[in-house]
Amino acid sequence: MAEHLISEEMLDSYWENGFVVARGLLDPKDLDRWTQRLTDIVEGRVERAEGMLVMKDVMVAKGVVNPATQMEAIAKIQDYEKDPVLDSYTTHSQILDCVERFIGHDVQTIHTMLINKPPNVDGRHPLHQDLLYFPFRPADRIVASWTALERVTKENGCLVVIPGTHRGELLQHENPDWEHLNGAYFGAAGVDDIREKRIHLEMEPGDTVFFHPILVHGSGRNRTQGFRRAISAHYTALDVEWAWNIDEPLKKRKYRILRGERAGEFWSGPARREEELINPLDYLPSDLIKKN
Ligand SMILES: O=C(O)CCC(=O)C(=O)O
Repeated sequence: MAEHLISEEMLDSYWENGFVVARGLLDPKDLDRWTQRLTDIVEGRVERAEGMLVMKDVMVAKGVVNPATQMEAIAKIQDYEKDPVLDSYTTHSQILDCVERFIGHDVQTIHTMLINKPPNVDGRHPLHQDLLYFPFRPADRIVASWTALERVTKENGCLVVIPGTHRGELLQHENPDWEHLNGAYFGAAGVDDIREKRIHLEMEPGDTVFFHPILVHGSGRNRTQGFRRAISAHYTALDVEWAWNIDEPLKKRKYRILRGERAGEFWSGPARREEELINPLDYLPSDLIKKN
């Protein structure tokens, strides 16, 4: 049914490279609704949904730059799932039809995010692997969708990916030695040697990249005077297991099942055997642990 959106060739390319771009997937009207909602939230015209985190860029928070507008102050919105307008992205039928091609018919969402890259701040996202942030395994049963809300180019800080890295392991992550680094933007260790293999994903509004959680990816600085905004969600199949040996706070979250026989319920799958559980803190920089 969704073969016209993600062809066999695109599917092969996803498993070969760890990502694939579906061009022109979403309607400009939807993109406008999400961008307008972001603006309304940031400018305080609508109430922030429960659980939603609106994060300022670190340079703004530290007073290094004084943004002219409120939109120029914001780095991202995390966990928008209780906002009905933004969440219509997570549940969008075109997105879910594509997601099913990568992980099958039973789908839950585990993460939602809207990334704003304003002008005049550093705003880079170091090369990293998203699996670092997720308690579910196996990794092959997780996929990200990331949709350009406006044209994204090398100049305004498009995504960069290192093809094939999804076939590796979860790497140790560290705090890059950057003067202005946004909170929890960790960088994968030991990827300097392959850095030159990165490719820039320039995309038009509505283009959507689907990528694997082990794929090494990041994004550059916005060197224009415009914005670079994108909306994103992560999904898993229902045959995943809980793999972390820490319960809080993520285990308390309710993960919504969106497709399949259990659609409308919340995930309540099994945990891995005790001896196979991993400690996510083992993959994070030790100075973070010290600070906390
Ligand atoms: O949008 C960006 O600039 C980075 C996003 C990213 O790295 C992610 O979604 O994991």
